[in-house]
Amino acid sequence: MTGAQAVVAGLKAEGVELVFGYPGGAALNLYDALYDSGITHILARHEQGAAHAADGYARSTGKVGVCLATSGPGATNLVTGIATANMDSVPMVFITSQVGTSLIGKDSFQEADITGITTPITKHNFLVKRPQDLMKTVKEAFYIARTGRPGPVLIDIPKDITGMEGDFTYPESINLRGYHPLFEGDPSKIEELAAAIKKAKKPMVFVGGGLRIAGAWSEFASFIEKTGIPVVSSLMGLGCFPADHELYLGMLGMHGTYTANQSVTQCDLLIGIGVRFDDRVTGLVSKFAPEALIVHMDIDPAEINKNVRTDIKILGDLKWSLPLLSQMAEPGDIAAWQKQVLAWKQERPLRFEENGDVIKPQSVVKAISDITEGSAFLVTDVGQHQMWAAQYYNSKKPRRFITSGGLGTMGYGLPAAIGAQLGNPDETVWAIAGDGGIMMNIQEIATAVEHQLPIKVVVINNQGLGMVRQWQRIFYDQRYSCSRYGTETDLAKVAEAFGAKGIKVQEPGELIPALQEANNYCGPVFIDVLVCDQENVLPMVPAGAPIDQMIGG
Ligand SMILES: Cc1ncc(C[n+]2csc(CCOP(=O)(O)OP(=O)(O)O)c2C)c(N)n1
Repeated sequence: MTGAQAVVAGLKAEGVELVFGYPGGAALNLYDALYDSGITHILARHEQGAAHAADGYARSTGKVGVCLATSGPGATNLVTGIATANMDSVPMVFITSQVGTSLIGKDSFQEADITGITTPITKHNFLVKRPQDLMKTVKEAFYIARTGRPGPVLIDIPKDITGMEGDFTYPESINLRGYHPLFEGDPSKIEELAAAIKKAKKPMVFVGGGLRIAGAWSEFASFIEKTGIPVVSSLMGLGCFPADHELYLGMLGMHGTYTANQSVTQCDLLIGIGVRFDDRVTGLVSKFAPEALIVHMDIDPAEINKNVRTDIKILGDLKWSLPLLSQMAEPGDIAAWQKQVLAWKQERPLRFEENGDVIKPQSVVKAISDITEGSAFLVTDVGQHQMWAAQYYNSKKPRRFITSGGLGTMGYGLPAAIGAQLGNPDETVWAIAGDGGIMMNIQEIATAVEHQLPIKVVVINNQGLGMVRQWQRIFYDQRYSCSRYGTETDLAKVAEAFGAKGIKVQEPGELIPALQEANNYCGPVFIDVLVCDQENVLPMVPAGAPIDQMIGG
């Protein structure tokens, strides 16, 4: 067996059926070993596309996403995809090929120090220098990627190592010095929280991506049913708690709902579950939940006290802590508080002005939400459309709202939708993108066409970089510096040139029929919707302001 075959055998031992990637000289041994391995390889059109596709696959299935690339430019093209996965704690294994060991450090052809480059953006990375370490490294990489707080792990393998012959066996056990994720924490802290819940008059729960990653949403739902505490979500937590539940108050933070932001500002107990208190959520930290006892439940000790002070920390897997909490917690006397937040929810819903002459971007999202009944996989790109998707797509199921939250990576949506569709072949996958971001990985339509993936890509086309324009409109006196393109591209025609179905929507009356046609079409379909270019995402909290000081809404 060669080293490359050993790596592939390791992937199979980990249950990998599908990998994404792009070959090159240093990767040829690996690609040769893949040839008749039984593992499906999806050839993206750009390594960044491969990385995001593997990421979409991982987020939508809960499995580890695997992505391969060659040395030098192949590896550096993965960097944005790795950083995106790292910020959102996505379990992934990246395998890059390196120039031969004797060529390392000599500015050899297509050489890049990818372990050096990715050290700050991986959970861990390896450079394998001996063939006998290959299988052990693959096992460790998968273990690190999927346990504790998940994240991307990179394995860099020089070409000569993949070419060496040897006897390889996949290790049965793992022993990593210094890496011991904490699955079970201290139950007395949960008792402390149960006592605080009993006492609180105005409690709130704030859920994030950690709940999705832990897969603990049914345990969470039982806890809420028992205690009646109202719920707000971060962008990454959307779908973990059904958007149509009475106690759900919407997204928190910069583009959160009035109710969510008011409730958290006024609460006396805030229970953060699988969240990292990102600056887009807290606004001015000193005014964030100023009256509240703050509880943080998370698997990663590094998150505690990182952004906000924590009064009670509950470390451990949410699958461990939430059932225990449900068991111990008793509802407090919160009827008046429930009445208050539900009144806010009633009086101050998210809203926008419909206008019969132009298509409002929010109405595109609402229409998709209605057609799919909030149950489809919805993958977004980054910008205004992403925030409208978060606000107006009533996501009812976990793991189905897929978006680059932490890094905010334009170009993510289309390839991630491809990965989500490949991971969920019987489900419906929609992607919503802006006319800016779609251009960043538009070549991946060819990948979708090659595999006849029935993804439905909707471009909310506001003729420019909408989110940039919004900030320029509000904070820069409408000086629209470099946020408008000087040429117009017929995106539907571009999609058709790649072999997808292209539809252009310009009139309000064309929207619903086009979305329905896309919903029923069983190949890749691309709808370019021309929308009003003046719309702002509201409400909005200016960066650095307290979250109850909102513009609009
Ligand atoms: C790779 C990358 N470059 C730049 C940005 C900064 N940025 C955030 S939103 C945005 C505009 C997005 O425009 P578009 O894709 O058309 O979406 P819209 O805001 O109009 O919905 C930009 C440039 C980013 N998030 N990612």
